Amino acid sequence: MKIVDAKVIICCPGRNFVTLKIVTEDGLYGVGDATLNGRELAVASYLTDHVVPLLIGHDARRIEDIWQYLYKGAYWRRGPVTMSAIAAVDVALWDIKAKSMNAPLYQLLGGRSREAVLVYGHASGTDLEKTLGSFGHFVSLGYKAIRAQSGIPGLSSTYGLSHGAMAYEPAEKDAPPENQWSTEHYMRFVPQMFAALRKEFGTEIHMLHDAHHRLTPIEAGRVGKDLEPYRLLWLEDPTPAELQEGFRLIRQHTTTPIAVGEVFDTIFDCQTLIREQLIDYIRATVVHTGGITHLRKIANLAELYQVRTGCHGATDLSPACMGAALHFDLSVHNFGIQEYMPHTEETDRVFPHAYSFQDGFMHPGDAPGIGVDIDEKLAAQFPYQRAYLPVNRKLDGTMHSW
Ligand code: EZ4
Ligand code: CO
Repeated sequence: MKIVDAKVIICCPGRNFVTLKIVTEDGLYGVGDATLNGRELAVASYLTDHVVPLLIGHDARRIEDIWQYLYKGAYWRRGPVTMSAIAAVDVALWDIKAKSMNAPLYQLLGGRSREAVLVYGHASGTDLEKTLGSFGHFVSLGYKAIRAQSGIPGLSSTYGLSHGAMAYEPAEKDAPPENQWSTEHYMRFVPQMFAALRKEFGTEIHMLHDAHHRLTPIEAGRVGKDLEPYRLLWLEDPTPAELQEGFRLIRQHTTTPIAVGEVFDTIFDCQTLIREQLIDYIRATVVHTGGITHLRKIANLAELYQVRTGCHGATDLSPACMGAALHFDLSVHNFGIQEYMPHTEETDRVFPHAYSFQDGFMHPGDAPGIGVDIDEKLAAQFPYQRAYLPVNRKLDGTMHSW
C-alpha cells in the first residue's frame, strides 16, 4: 500500500488549522492535525519541504517504522514543530490503516475500555458572578466536569477567558495581546471562587482549574493547599514544567491532584513527573506529542505509576486531533478525562466528523478510521490569518509566563 501523494492544507475557519492528507495507491486517504498555535507555518513548512518528499513510495502500513524513520532520521530530535509534524503523519497513517480494515480506529487500539469518554467543559467570566453564571450554563448542558476560570479583581485582563458563551479562543490576530498578572491578587481570589462554586453547585460535579504555568512551586503548593476543601478533580499547570523536580515541592505541600503536559512533545518531558508520581494526570496530546504511536507509549508508562490521561483539547487542536484523541481515550486503560471545547460552526463544516457529545460524555463514532474528514474546497475559502497567543506582564511590566 504505497503512499503516492501527501499535501498540507492550511485554513482559518475562525482560527488557523494545519492538516496533512496522505493518499495511497489504492485511493485510500488519511488526515492528521498538525496545528501549532501561533507557529502554524513552521510546521507546514517542515511537512511540505522536508517530510512529504520522504513519504512518497513508503508503505503506509508501516506506521511504527515511519515514525522511527522521521524521528531518528531527522537527527534533530524532539521539539514542538518536529513532533507536531510527525504526529500529523502518524494520525493520517492510523486513519488509513483503520479505513483499510473498515474499522473505527479504537478497534485497532485494543477495542473500547469504556462506554464513552468523560469530558470537561470551560466556564469563565470576567468576574466571579459571570463565572458562576457560565458554570451554571455548562451544568444545564449536561457537563459532569467543568473547568472554572475568572477575571481577577485588581487585574485589567486575564488569560483563558472566553469571549462568547461557548467558543473559546486564546489567540488573537496580528500581534500577541498583553494580559496583566499579579500572583498575590490571584492567590487571594481563587479559593474564594471555588468556595462560591461549591456553595452554589454542590459536591457532585467535578471542578477543575488551570493556573497556566504562572506560579512558582511553593506558590502552587499554597494554592493547592488552599483549594483542598473544594476537592478539585485537578489543578492544571501550576508551574512551568521544564523543571520537572519543581513538582516535588508542590507534592510536599498538597493533596490537590495535579495535571500537566499540554505543552509537552515527548515522553522525555514527563518521565520524571510520572516515575516519581509527582502528577496525577498527564495532558500530553495526539497532535503535539508525536501522534497516537508516541502518546500510547506515554500512557503505558503512566499506567505503571497510576497516572491517568487528561488530553489537551482546546479549540486550537483541530477536529482531526479531537477525533484521534477520542479513539485513544476510549481504548486506553488509564484514561482519566478529556478536555472539550466545541469548535465554531465554520470549523465543524470544514471538518465533517463522526464524534458526538451527549450528557457530559463523548464518543468517537463508528465510522472507519478516525472518523474525521476535511472538505478541501470549503477550507480554501478560509485563508490563513496570522495570530498569536497572548503574553502576560506583571504590574510593573516584567514579562511573566502566560
Ligand atoms: O492555553 O490551547 O487547558 N487549556 C489551555 C488552552 C491553551 C491553548 C494554547 O494554544 O490551557 O487554553
Ligand atoms: Co491548560
